[in-house]
Amino acid sequence: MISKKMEEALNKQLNAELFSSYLYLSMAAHFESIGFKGFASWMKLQSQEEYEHAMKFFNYILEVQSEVTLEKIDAPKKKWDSHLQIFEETLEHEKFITDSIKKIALLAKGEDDFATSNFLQWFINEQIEEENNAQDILDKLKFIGDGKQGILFLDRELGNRK
Ligand code: OFO
Repeated sequence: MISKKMEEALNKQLNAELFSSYLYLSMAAHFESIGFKGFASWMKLQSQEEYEHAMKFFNYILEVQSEVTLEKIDAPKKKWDSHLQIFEETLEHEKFITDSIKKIALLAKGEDDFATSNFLQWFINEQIEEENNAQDILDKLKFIGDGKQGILFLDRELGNRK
């Protein structure tokens, strides 16, 4: 059993993961609409991953005999000015998620909630990869600058994500 405060924090994170899924799906739609199928495919997979993260929280809350509360998911924005802006916002969002998971981990520690601490460890590790992935693409975009060929090459590379 987990505390009421922990139940609220985990449900809030479940909502944040669903919002992440929505946000990346919106980015996928934007990329598709401007003809970058590789970027769109990368974002669709990212969106699916976020849904899987949300389901990990969903399943854990039920496993510890607590209550899942599904709140309204905010609408993500629909348009961006550039590829660069999208990946700047992606990195910023992932950092926000990392902070949010760290806060829950601190709460778990303060409550001697070892089971939740253990559950959150997977997310703490995952966030290293999530931030690195966004940073890596952002670095490439900065390097490419306005080079059309470079963007097309990156589109092909991102389209290979499995
Ligand atoms: Fe993008 O990460 Fe979920 O947690």
